[in-house]
Amino acid sequence: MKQKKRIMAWVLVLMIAFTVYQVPDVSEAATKSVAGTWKQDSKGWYYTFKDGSGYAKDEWIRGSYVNKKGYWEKKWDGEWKSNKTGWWFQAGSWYPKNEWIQYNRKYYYFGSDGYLVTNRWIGKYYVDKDGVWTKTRSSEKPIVTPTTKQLRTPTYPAGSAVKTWGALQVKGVDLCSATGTKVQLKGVSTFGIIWDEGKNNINPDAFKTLKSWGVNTIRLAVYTEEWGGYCKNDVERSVLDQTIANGISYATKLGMYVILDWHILNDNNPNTHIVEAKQFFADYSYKYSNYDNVLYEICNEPNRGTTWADVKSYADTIIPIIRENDDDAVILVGTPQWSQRPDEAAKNPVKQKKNVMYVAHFYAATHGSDQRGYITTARNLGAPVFITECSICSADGGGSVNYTSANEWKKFINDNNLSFVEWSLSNKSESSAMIKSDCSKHSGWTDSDLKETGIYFKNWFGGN
Ligand code: IDC
Repeated sequence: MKQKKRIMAWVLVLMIAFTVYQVPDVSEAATKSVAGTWKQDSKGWYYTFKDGSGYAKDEWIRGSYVNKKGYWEKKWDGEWKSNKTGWWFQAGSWYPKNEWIQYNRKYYYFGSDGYLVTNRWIGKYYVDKDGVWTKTRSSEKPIVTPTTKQLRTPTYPAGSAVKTWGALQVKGVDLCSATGTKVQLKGVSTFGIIWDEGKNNINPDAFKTLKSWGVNTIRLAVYTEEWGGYCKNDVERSVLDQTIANGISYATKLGMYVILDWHILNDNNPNTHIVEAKQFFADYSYKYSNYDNVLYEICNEPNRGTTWADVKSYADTIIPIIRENDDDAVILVGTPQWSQRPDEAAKNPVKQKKNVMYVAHFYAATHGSDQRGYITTARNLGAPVFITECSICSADGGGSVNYTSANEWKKFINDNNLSFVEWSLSNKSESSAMIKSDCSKHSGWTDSDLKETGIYFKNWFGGN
């Protein structure tokens, strides 16, 4: 018993000694490649160079100032600085590069150019949007290694939706701004990004026209299995990637949100192309992890025999891949029966629920109170719902429009403050296309260029 007490006392003494006599350069990470050693005598801490060139005097040793007499005086007497490119930390003439520093009890990592790294894994360590180390994973390797380069944080124009609302978050069943106020996204979906009747409408002026109507969101429909799909060989992958990059860039410059839509359809089940999906979402969530305006729709419309169990298994695979690169982007998960059944998802939600919403689609001439019922059930069970595709004609994109049903949907959407996206920005001769077939304009559309669908939604976006 006595011996135990003695040991405890020694442990205590050692702990106190360690706390009091810590070397001035407190960050373990930052001391890794120091070309010398800190030592202590009765007057304080001094620094000796390993190469035998003597002691540091009147200089900054990696953020610690050694005075004229050769003793340590202060540490991290630096400040955060920023320019257009990013933030860095300046202490005297020194600034950290390729290394970690500890500052105010938080760890930060600086790249080879000295800029603070954000939203990224540095080996096993993840730094969040403020550059603060927040989590560690067990392995150096990501689940799927991205093949893309990460882009820097963009700026958004004053007064735009993204500038005003910032990174969206889900609270309860509601989509909210970064500060927690409820928001409504009003969007238009491109046609298949590479298809003739729509691809030319992916341009800055087209998006500007939509923005002037009150649209704050663009959905980029990246088909997977249809002609020109991401999982086919009809069009070079690099052309598809460039089209997506252009679309995101145009929307970003206007301060609009973008839904990157992995548009499964004839492949029926998202697991059909799960290998490609894993790489796609690793690549894009990495590339755009500094973009507050990108949302990921991981499977457009699971259909035919695809069950919610199938979709959930897929979602529970893809969501962690996105989350490795992006902690908080909103993720939209398609639901069975051509995304009509968020109620099924609500009964057995995905594992990682943060900022996840379930998808509902409607075509007003085909769908009505049954589908609204599924949405209500889902929300009553606590599942957030996002309508990433809708129109006012039949479910095959054709037929005539049904204004009575459309108005019921509009009321339902407004009453519940749901976000919605119209299908689609094309001039194909089908009712869901917003633009008349004989209109060859690719922006600046006026009412006479629009079909009934186009006019109906333009008025709705504008608040009528
Ligand atoms: C349709 C297009 C049509 C195209 C077809 C390909 O409008 O021109 O030939 O895809 O299969 C959806 C789908 C969406 C459909 C749309 C209309 O998500 O891809 O687009 N629709 O059928 N779900 C319900 C309707």
